[in-house]
Amino acid sequence: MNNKPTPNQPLVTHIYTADPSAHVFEGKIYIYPSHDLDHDGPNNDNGDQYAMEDYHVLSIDNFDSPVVDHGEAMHLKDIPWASKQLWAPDAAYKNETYYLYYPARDHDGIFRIGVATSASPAGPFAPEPTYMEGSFSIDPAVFMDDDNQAFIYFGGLWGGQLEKWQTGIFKPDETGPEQETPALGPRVALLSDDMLSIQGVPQEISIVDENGLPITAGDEDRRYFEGPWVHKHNGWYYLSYSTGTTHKLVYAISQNPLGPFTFKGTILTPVIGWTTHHSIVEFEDKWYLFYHDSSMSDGVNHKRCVKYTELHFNEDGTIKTIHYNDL
Ligand code: FUB
Repeated sequence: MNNKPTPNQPLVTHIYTADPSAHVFEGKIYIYPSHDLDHDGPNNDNGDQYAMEDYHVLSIDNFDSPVVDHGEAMHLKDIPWASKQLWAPDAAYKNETYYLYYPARDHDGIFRIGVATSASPAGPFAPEPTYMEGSFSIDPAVFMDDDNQAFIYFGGLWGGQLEKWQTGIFKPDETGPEQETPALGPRVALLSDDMLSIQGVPQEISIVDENGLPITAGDEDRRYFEGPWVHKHNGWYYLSYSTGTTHKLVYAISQNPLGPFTFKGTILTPVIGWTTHHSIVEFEDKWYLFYHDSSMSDGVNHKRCVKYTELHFNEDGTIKTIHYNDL
């Protein structure tokens, strides 16, 4: 049993956690993080340091009750198609079933996205035997629209391999795109009614500036890097994500879940540690940002901790920037 959550303090300290996807299920907040491992393995731009092997689900009844770690919800050894690196997951509920979406490298070293099911939001989750056909790259985030139609957003550069899929086929040596050309966008696809497969070919999302021009690959303060999340507020779809090399959480908005999304601004300024990854959830009429940093390890990139803070909207629907150094 852990302490009750405190804003901007680690939710749990007995394990390293990252990439928190928070949802309200059964009246509580469930958090689906990655489970960082303490190891001395290689550390590089390929993300080898993120050598995670299982997932733990966390929950809080409310912000006055202790954080519960429900224990191991799924392990790499139980996933026939996966070889390593259980990275940022997400969860969804439909058909009286909870679904866990997660990326991992397959036996050829290519990142794919798998799905697992459970009768409980806390798991344990039983993985489907194969990855979702047509899936690739990392960081799945599932958004359930008001009409119960589920969209899956995904994709991440560098270790996440998104740039290697520019032609629709995995090309291991592909880099780019050029600095002055449109940045790569996250991908989006509809999920089937049974939530187990992707419908059609995932589309690339366009993120544009205030003049409708695509954000370019060289615009590292605004271009998409990884960690997509979509929430809806006053009829607008908000796509938020990490800018990677500039370490910000930023957002863009649209009236269509498929985009194009217009860039609006920064949600969270850089945290301690290289990666920044988040989710946004409404609970009892307030909005919360769940995020991570590496403060629990004095900045070791693969020893992160999940935190939360309240998120505020301005009257015009823009999000008030959270300044990490002021937290
Ligand atoms: O946790 C492994 C990777 O680091 C995630 O998939 C990325 O979003 C970054 O947080």
